[in-house]
Amino acid sequence: MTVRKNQAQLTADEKRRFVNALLALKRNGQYDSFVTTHNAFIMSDTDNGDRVGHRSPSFLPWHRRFLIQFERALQSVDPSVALPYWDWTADRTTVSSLWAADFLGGTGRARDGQVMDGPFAAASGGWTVNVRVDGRTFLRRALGSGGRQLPTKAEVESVLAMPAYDAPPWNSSSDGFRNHLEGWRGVNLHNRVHVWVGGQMATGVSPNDPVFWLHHAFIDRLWSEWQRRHPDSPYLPAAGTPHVVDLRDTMRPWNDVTPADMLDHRPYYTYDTAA
Ligand SMILES: [Cu+2]
Repeated sequence: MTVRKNQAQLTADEKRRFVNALLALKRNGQYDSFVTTHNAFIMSDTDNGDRVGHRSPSFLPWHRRFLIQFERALQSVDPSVALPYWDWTADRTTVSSLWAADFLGGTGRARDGQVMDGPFAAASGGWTVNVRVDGRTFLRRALGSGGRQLPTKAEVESVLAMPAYDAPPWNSSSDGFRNHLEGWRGVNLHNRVHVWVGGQMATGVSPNDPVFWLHHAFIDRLWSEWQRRHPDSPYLPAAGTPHVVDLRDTMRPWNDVTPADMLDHRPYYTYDTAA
């Protein structure tokens, strides 16, 4: 059974196994295919056209399915591995153990943003950025340099309190839980964390930084927490919406999974503590 844990609670052995599984997927090419898929959706999801992975109601079920597929790939390397989550309301500084050299490594150097320590530093030789939007092949970060702090617990609470899952026009201008969690409107949770990390995490090829998975695992957990608080609030829209994935429409690129299939995470994984 897959149990997703808070990254801050991982043992040294769990960190080592997670890192080694990431490096193995990088070596065999599977890792970069996930980066390619994410970037293709970032580029094609538009507010007034077809939208599946982002700026739309299916942002949450799409990323849930994407993370499950990635987690299964990790488990094909090491069956003991599960995706950890990063609660950035709690671990909110650049000196968090998340950024230590035995886990994800730290921020980038001033000159070019290059991450210089940890298993994903360019000098380690195992983490070349191949799927990229410019010529730079090294992992980059600029933790916290954008000026804005990571979201607070109170800001998360204000979004979890929203009773409607989503609302017309089902895009980046929508009211409701999904768009406030995604961050195009209001206090800005998910998008702001991408910007706070900086480097590749602030681009369409954001999965080049392994923290992508820990960030999205926490976003995913917030969705389950929202469901617990609003048991009578359904996924929306229900049916018949142009350009948007309704409850029982299949999602690209898999075409065999619907938002309805993704509403309950428990067949796939559970959490270390109650959501
Ligand atoms: Cu994201």
